Amino acid sequence: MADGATTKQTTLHELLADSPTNWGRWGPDDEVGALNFLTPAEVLRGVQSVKQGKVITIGMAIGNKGGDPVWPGRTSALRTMILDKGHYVAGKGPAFPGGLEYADDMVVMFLQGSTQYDALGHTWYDDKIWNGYDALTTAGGMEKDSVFPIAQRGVVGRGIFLDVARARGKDALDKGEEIHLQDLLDVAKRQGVTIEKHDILVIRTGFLNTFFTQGAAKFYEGFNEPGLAYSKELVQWFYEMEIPALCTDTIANETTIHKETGIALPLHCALMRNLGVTLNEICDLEELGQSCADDKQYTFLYAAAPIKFKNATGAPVNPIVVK
Ligand code: UVW
Repeated sequence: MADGATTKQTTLHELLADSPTNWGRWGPDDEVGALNFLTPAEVLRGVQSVKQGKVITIGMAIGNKGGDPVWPGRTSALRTMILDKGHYVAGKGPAFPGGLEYADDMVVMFLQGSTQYDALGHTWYDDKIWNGYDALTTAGGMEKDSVFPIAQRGVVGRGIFLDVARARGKDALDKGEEIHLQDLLDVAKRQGVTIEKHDILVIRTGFLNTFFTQGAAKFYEGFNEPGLAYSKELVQWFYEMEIPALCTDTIANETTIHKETGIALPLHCALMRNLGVTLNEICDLEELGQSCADDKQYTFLYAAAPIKFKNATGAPVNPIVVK
């Protein structure tokens, strides 16, 4: 990591100077990026990987005792009962013909405070978001590249599961532990599958589970998530493989701090801002991991659509895997 006192901090501008980009590839008005690769033929390729009719959802439960794992600075969802039987007992419940009573609740939560899709305009550098829109279009609400176009379109295609934690013989990767391109290829080989062009990558680190097994204090201590580590070759591979979406069981889908440069979340910029790769974060991959270990089926139909929030930086989603 760069030493701020003596070494000039590398910038995203410098790191990604000659990084590939898909800006303009789908026209000047595009706001869904690499999801354009998910054509009807790709949906059918996903359908062809359905062999058992087994359904697994990979959204994380919201409202866990002890809180939910969220990016530092965010808070867990706060759900409040607005109406319940207590109101009726106290004579304060609304009366309806025939004696109907009901319960109601509301939630205050970060739109990225659970399993979610990032809007393509969620992170940027050099004042430009995906497809070259001005970052000022984010002011007061995402005028461009919000999560809404992703929600409207949906994300459906062939998913491929890469269980890196299991391949390394661990319940969970350690803080800052890196996953490189060769690791992905090796894990696929070990599992007997081949990553194909336009596959939706679902990568298991086991890390989020440590929030529950070790507790929040330990989870946030020296916070540096494990995950994919930026490299030129990894980004070039995503570009050439035309990967539409990346899903992981971490909060931010990559190592929090890139070891060589000290830069925070460079893949958010190299993949999402520059290539238009959509990011599905905070997935619960424990059941899927066990299922794949048992039946050895690592490819499936992946289907997800975040909630249709207009102008939002992200939105909750409960993706469905059909094997
Ligand atoms: C940040 O918001 C910084 O990251 P994430 O993509 O995890 O929401």
